[in-house]
Amino acid sequence: MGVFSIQAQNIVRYDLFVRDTIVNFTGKEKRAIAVNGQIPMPTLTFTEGDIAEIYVHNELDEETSLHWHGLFLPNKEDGVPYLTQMPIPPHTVHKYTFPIIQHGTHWYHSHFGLQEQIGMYGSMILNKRPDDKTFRKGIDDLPTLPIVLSEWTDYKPENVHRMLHNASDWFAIKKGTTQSYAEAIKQGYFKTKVHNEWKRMNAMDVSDVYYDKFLINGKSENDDTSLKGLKAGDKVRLRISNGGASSYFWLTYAGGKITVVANDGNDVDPVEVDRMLIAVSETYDVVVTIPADNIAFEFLATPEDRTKSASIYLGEGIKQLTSPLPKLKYFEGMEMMNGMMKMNGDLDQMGMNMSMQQMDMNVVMYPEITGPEANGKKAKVEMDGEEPSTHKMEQMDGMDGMEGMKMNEDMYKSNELSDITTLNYAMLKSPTQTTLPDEAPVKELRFTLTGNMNRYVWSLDNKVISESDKILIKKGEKVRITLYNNSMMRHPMHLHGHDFRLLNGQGEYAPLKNVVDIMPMETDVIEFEANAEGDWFFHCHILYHMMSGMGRVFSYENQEPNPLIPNPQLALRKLKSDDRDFHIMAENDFATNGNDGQLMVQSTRWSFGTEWRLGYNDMHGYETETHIGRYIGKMQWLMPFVGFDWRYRKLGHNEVEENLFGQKNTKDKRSLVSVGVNYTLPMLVVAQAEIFTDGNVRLQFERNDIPVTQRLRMNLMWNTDKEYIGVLRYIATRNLGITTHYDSDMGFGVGLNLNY
Ligand SMILES: [Cu+2]
Repeated sequence: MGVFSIQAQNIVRYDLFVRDTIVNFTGKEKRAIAVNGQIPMPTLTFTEGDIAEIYVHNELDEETSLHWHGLFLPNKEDGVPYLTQMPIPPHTVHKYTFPIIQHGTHWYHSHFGLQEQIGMYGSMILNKRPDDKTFRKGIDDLPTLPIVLSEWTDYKPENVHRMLHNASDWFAIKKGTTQSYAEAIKQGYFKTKVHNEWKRMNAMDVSDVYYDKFLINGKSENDDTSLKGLKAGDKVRLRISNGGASSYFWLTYAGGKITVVANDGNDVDPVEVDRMLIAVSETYDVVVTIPADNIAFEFLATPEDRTKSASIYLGEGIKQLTSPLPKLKYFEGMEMMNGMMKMNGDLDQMGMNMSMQQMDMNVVMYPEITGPEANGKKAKVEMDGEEPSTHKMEQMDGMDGMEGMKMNEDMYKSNELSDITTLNYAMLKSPTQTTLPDEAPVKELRFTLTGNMNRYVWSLDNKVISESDKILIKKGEKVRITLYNNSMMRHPMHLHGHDFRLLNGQGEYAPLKNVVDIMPMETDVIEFEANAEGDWFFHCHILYHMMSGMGRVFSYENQEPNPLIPNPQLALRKLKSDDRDFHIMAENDFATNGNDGQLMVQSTRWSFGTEWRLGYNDMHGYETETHIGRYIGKMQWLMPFVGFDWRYRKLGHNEVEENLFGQKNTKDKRSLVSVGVNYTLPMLVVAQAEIFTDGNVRLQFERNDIPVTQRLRMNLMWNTDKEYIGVLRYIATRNLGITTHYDSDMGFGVGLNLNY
C-alpha cells in the first residue's frame, strides 16, 4: 500500500491512486471509483504527532479533491474544491500535508461533485500516543476494527439527484412506501391520507433515496474480519464512520449491549445502550463483548428506512443473528406529520422543547417501541393515561390535527416507552472539561434549517449557498450557533476544521463534535472557538442536500490569501454553481388519439416548462404552451410566469369558441403571449390564472400524480375554456408507463408513456 514511516521526522506517507473501476453489486456492471483498487478507500492510520503526507494521483478523466473529515489542519489542506483549493485536474498529482494534532476516529472522502456516492470514502484512524494523559486502559488498548458504512445504487448519482429534484416517486415505489389511497383505505387511514394532502404533503418518508445495497467495509455480509482468535469475554473496539451519501444507520449487536466510548473522534464517558443511530458523516467508537466461544455474533447496520441491512460477524463459528428491525408504520408517521404541519408549511412544536434527539417523533413508526401496526393508535392514546375514546381518536384524525390536545412529551421519548435503551445526544459526556475561554467575545448566529420536499430545495433561512454571502468571523471569538429545524427531514450539519461543543445539558463537560444531527422541530446550540484562519464550510452532510445548496461558509476576517486559490472571484463563482444547476425532466405519451408530452427544466427558483399536444382525430393539429416562471417563498407554492401559447389545426372548422366568461376565441390558429400565476392549493391542486394578449382570461385547476394504488397515478385538469383531461397512468418501470386518458379535445386514447 506504499506506507512507510521515517522515525526521525515522523512523516507518514500514503500514495492514493484514484481510478475508474467497474463494480457489480447487483448483477449489473456499473462504474465506480476505487482508490488503490479498493472501495472503501484504504484506511489511513496515523499517530498524534505525525506529519501526514498524502499524494493523490488523480488517474480519472475528471477532477477530484479529498476532504479529511473532522481534522484540524491548515485551510488549504481541507480539500473543498473552489473554497480551499482548485480541484485536482485529471492525470495530475496533488500533495496534501499537515501535522496530526489530534486523535480519534475520522474519515475522508471526495468533496468533488457526487463522487462520494460511488466509492470515494475511507476510514482515517488517528491513534493516541501511548504516553497520552487521556489514554484509557481497557479501551484504547483493545483490538480495533475500522468500519465504514455506506450504500450503493445502480443509478448514476447525477440521475439520483435529478430524480429527487423532479419529485419522481420511483424510489418510493421501489421501497414500498408510496402510501397510496388504496393502501390508506385498506389500512384504515383514508382520513389521514386526505388530511396529509390537504396540508400539501406527499408520502411520509425518513430517507430520500432507494439503494440497492447497504455496505459495511464495502460488503453487505462480512464473514471474515481481520480480528482472529476472539474468545468468550474478549472485548473489541469498533471505529465506525458513516460514509453513506444519504443514509442514517441503526446499529445493533447480537452479542448484547453496545458501549459508546467516543463520538466524532472525541472521547466520551462510556455509556451502555441497546442500539444507536449514526447520522450521515458521524463517527462513533463502540466497545462490544464476545459473549461465547464458537459463535460469530452479528453486528448489524440497518438504514433508517429499514429496507435492507448490512452485517459483520465478530467471533468465529455458527452465526448468531440479531433480530431485524421491523418495517416502519408509515401511516402512523403520516398522522404524526399531519399533526405537526401548520397550513402555512411551518412546523408546530406544540409547546414542546425538542433537542438532542431525546424526543423522537418517529417512535410512532417503530413497532419495536410503540407496538405493531394494529395497536398503534390504541397504544398512543393509552399512554396519555386515559381510556381510548372514540372522541379523542376523531380529534386526532380531524382536520385540526392535534391542536387543542394536551401533548405529552413522554409520548415521544423512546427510552421511557420501552426497555430498549437508545442512544441520544444528551447521554454524551466528555471525560474532560471543554469550556471555552471565558473572556472571549461571543458571536451569536442563528439558522433555521429550511426545505421543500416537493421541489427538493434545501437551505438555511430559505437561502441556498449561491444566494448567501460568506459569514465573517474573527479569530479569538466564541461563535455560538442556534440551529432550528423547520423542515420535514433531519439534517446532519457538519463544520469543517473545528470541533464544536454541543450544549447538551452536560455543563462544562459538553461533548465535542463536528457533526450535529438535528431532527425536525429540534433546536440545538453549538459553540466553537474561532482558532483556525481560513474559509470553512458548514453544511448538511446529506450529499444531495449539500449539492442543492444547504450550507454556508465561515470566513475569518483579514486572513492571508490562500495560495491554492489564485483567482478568488472565479473560485467563488464555481463554488456557487453547484446549486445553480438546472434539472431536466421530459415525458411523452404516445397514444391512439394523439401525442402529448412535456419538458421541464428547473433550478432552485426558476422553472421553464413546455407542453405539447399533437392530435390525430378531431383535433388534427398541434398546440404548445410554454411557461417561464419563478417560485416564490419557502414552500414555493406561488409561481408567477410569462407564457407563450401557439396552436394550429389543419382541418379547422374555423369555429369560434366561448369560454365560461363569454370571451370568444378561435381554436384553430393562435399565437399569444400571456402572464399568469400558479398557486398550489390544499390537496396539491395547482390553480392557474392566466391572461393572454387578446384579452382572454383562463382559470385552470390541475392535480397530477394522485397515488391511487402503489403504481397507478391519476391526473385531472379542468379550465374555464371548458377543456378537461383525465389520465390514468400505470407505472411499469422507471421510464415506462401505460396510460389511458380522456381529453375534451382529443377524445379517448390509450398509449405508452415514456419519461426521462
Ligand atoms: Cu440535509
